Amino acid sequence: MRKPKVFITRQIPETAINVIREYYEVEVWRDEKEPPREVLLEKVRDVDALVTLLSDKIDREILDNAPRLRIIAQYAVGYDNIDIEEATRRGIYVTNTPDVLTEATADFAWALLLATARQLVDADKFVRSGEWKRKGVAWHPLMYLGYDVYGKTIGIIGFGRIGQAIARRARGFNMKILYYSRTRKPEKEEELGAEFKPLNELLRESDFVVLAVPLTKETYYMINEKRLKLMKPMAILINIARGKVVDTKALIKALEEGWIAGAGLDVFEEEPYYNKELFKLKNVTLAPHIGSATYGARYAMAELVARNLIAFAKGEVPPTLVNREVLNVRKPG
Ligand code: 8YV
Repeated sequence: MRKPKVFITRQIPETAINVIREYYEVEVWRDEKEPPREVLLEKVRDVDALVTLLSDKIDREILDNAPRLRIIAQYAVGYDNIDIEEATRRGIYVTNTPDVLTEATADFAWALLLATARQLVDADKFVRSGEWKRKGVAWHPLMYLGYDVYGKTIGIIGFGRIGQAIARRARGFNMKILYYSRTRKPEKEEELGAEFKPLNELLRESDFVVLAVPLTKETYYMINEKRLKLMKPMAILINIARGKVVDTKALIKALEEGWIAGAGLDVFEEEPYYNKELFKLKNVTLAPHIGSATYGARYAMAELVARNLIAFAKGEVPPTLVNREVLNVRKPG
C-alpha cells in the first residue's frame, strides 16, 4: 500500500522526521528561508499531510490547490495562520503543539520582563562596547537604574496555559497577580492567588502587563492608544503573544512620550520586523519570536507533530486536534 505523502515546510528536529518516515513519504523544505508562496502552492498539489509553521499562510487558495490534503500538523500552539473554518468544512484535520512549550514560553516572558525592567541588554552593550571603560566611572549610584519587580503588581492578559505559567512564576516574586480573560477561572484564582479584573482596570493597576492571548478578531489591536494611556507611567508592557494584539504605532508614541516606561517584545505585526522608530528607543527589549525556542520545547513540539500525524495515519483521533468539529465531517486516516 502506498504511504501517504507529507510536506514539511521547514527543518524540524530530524528525530521526529525519522519517526514520521515510518508512516509517510516525507519531503522536507530544508532551506533556511520559508518556502515562497508559489512553492507552497505547488507542493500541496499532491500531499495528504502538511507540517506548517506560523509563517505559512494556509488560506483558501492553498486549500483549493490541495485536493488530497487531510491533515495539517502545525508546529506551534497558535494557529492564526490557518483558515480553520475552511479546513474543517473540507474535512481537513488541524493539530497544534500545546503544553510542551508552555514552560519555555513563560520563562521567556520573564526573561523579557526582567531584562526590560533592569535594562540588561543596554547594560551588556555598555560593557561590551568599551563605553564603560571610556567613561572611566567605575560605579555611580545613579547608573542604570531600573524598576523593582519583587512585590509589584503583574497583570496578565490571557489566562490560558501560558498565562497561568507566568502567574506561577510571579508568586516567587511575591507579586500581586491580576488577570483578565474572556472567561473567569475561579479554580485558578484560588490555586494561583490571582484576581480577575476587567481589562481597563487591570491596565490601570499593573506595574507589568503581560500579553498571553491568542490572536483573534477580539484581541486584534486590543492594546491601542486609548488603553496604553490607561497604564501607569512606570509600567512595562511585555508581549509574547502576537504582534497584532498591539497597535505598534500607538506603542511607539506611548514609549516616546512616556505614557509607559518600557516594553519587551518577542512578537511583531510583521515578522521578520524592521522599524527604525521602534529600534531607536532605549526602553525596549526586542527578540525575534523565540518564546518557545529551547532544546526541550522545540524537540517536544516536533515529537508531538509526529504523534499527531501517526495517530491520524492509524485512523485514530490525533492527540491535540484543534478543530474537533471535523470529526463530524470525516473519520481520521
Ligand atoms: C512558535 C508560537 O511555536 O507556538 C506558537 O504559537 O508563537 C511560537 O512559539 C514558534 O515560532 C515555531 O513556529
